[in-house]
Amino acid sequence: MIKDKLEQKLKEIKSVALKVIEEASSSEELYQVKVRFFGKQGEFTALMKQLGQFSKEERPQVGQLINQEKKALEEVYQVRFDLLQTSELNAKLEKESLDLTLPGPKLSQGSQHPIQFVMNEIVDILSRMGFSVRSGPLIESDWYNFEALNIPQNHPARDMQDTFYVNDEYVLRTHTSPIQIRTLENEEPPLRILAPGSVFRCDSDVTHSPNFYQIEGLLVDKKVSLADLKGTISFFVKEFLGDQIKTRFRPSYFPFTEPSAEVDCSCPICKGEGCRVCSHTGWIEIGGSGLVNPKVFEYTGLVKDEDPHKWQGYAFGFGIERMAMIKYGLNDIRMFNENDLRFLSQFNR
Ligand code: FA5
Repeated sequence: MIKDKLEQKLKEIKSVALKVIEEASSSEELYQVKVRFFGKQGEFTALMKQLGQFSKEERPQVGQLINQEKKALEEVYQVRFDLLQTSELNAKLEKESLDLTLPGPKLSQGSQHPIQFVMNEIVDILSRMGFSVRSGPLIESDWYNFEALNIPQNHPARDMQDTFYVNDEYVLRTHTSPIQIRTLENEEPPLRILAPGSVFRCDSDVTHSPNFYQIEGLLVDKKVSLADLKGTISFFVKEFLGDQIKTRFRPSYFPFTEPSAEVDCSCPICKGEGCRVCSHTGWIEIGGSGLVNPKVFEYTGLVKDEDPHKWQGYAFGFGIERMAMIKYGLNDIRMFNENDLRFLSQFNR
């Protein structure tokens, strides 16, 4: 008896739905039919909720009947919906015309990344001083990154650079100094080379990045002195940062140079007063430098059968991000890697 009533109700729903679907004059109007009959609060859901009134045996059969009717109606709905939408689109296209002479949307112009820009400027200055560019791999063997630079296994200097190891033999290069070795192995002095490139260290804070850029310089000739090194670096810093930035050389230690000095520039942010960027010292370290340790010449075979003092040289390695921070008065190295267009577009040139 209840089943008869349900079948009657299904029939009524079907005939009303078919009529409304047929009479809908736009896809928008038709969509209301979907809500009314097939939606969560729709007529079919209401019928399904009555399944509980049927016996356990009848329930699957009745449920199937409701679903069949619903599916059949949904198909009719979809056919009519597609038809209405197509004719609406055609009508719209007929009415509208396209003005091909209208200007297109304005494209924003890309620019060089500030690090690339600064790198090019540094290379440009040093090239004018007779240095020419060399390169080397990002994954280096232990030999090039450490051993040949007079940093043997277990040497405490290995702790100065937090290394990313690829395996027992290879590392992500921690500095550009391996290119000194590659050059000395393959080229005859006198030489003056530059090696700009990406380097990696397990290190991160406002002035340290795990992937940063360095530029290496190496000069090998006869009669090279510390005065030559100081003169070159002082001239370079003035060209790059301007006369107002002061440079100082601080005695330091690198296994591949002897003597060694760290190069500091006066902090442009606090003007030497002390701030968090310069760790309240008034100075920012931009790189290391020194006279090439004769051991490096030995490792690379340069002085094998000759007077060990025939060749002398100086080398330096600067951090590009640090130099960019000083030049533009930036207080956080992480800005270079955040890809924030508001920051990057300020360097548009
Ligand atoms: C070196 O890497 C030596 N190879 C430099 C050198 C070359 C000395 C030739 C002598 C002769 P150091 O670890 O100090 O040295 O790094 C050089 C510069 O790289 C630092 O002064 C700093 O400007 C920059 N630097 C170092 N670590 C980071 C880092 N995690 N993020 C950004 N810049 C860094």
